Amino acid sequence: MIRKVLIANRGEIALRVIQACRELGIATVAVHSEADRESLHVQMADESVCIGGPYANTSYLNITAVIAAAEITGADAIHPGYGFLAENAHFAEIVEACDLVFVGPHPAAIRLMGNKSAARRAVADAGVPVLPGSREPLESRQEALNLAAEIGYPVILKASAGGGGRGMRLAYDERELRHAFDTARTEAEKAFGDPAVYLEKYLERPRHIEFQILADEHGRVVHLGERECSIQRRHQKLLEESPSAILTPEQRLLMGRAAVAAARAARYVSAGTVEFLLDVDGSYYFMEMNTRIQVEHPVTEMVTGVDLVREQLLIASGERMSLPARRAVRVRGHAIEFRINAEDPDTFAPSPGRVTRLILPGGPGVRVDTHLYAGYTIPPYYDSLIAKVIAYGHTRAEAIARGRRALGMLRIEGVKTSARLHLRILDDRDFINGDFDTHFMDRYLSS
Ligand code: MV4
Repeated sequence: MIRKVLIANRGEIALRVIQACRELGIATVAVHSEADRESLHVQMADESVCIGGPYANTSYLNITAVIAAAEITGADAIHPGYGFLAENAHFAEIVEACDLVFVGPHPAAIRLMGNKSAARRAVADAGVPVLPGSREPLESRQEALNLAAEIGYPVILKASAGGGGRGMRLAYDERELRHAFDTARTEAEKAFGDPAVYLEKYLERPRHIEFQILADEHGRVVHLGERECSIQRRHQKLLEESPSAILTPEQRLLMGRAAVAAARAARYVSAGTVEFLLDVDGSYYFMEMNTRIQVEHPVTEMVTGVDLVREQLLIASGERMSLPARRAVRVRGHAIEFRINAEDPDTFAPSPGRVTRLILPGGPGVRVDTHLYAGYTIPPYYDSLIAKVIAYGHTRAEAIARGRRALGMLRIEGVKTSARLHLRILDDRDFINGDFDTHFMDRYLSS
């Protein structure tokens, strides 16, 4: 059993892990940068260690410093949260080599899913639908042109080492593909140190729907329903909901099965997410798998009643997941998460600084995950996510009403936030009708 966990992260997710540890009677170690001395995760953990300077590459990304902090404090496990080292297979290997437990999947699963082209091939071989495209990274421009002629335009080139929208190039015809092939490879080499790219048929108006997975060391793999994540801007999600307003029960059954098959193909253990694109005709295709706990995990927790971080800790201890055996996880009601960023709502420019006044909403069906307190200074060095407001209702309409009420009573003063943008989305007719795709915000922001 795990007795002491070091949390290799900061902000709201570090606090979230501390909460789960405390309920399980597990001691916690916070690590922090010089800019995070006054952070809530440092105050709430049982112990804390300063591991470096303000910039993440000297602290939260500093593997040597994180491991040293675990050794010094006698931690027996490391929870990576999301971002930073969470999907670094090399880090997970070092953690294990130091006889520490990595609270997450095995390094081989992280590595497989981190290679988007290998992941595509592996899940396709397990019978999961993938978009028409290449089985291997493209060897030449001519191979790209031949393949595109076969499957039809438009096509998209994606970096094998990319993901989350980084390193993608569109082509609507042969001329564009000739150009895109060279730029995609050059960019991939520059951004990821690996020029490999693969090709897929491009869907013009898809929805982004992802399935939450839990898998334990005893071979049990379950999904906990989907999250609709189409409301995003420049690959940054703004709000997420569960269930999706448009999935039919048949689609949910098939996509859930496909998600479990994808996880099994990677011998996946721990919490993970299988992302799909859903086309206008109802077809769905595997896109990628995220091998971490995600920002939006609370919407799944609200509709299933499962504490995903607690399950991660139990699974990492080698225990069976604590879900009723032989029964699918039931989804009840509807939840929407609103990401609150410290940024200008019009320009999206970061807005760090001191929080002078803070009032958080509560009441029936409202959860707030945040590391803010009045008087806290948001440092400029990290992600601008400062709070997540999650609204639950028996129906989608009730979740929307509670979201509107909660956001309307939220007060964060001293910095600019994205809270108002959410209130506008909640009043949008297409959003209310569930009629949107991944381009919703483009249309929205230009109006
Ligand atoms: C696509 C696509 C359309 N067709 N692949 C963006 C994130 C990365 N995981 C993959 N992405 C996309 N891949 C094909 N074949 C459209 C996107 C995409 C997108 C996907 C999910 C959420 C928002 C998006 C915004 C633009 C493009």
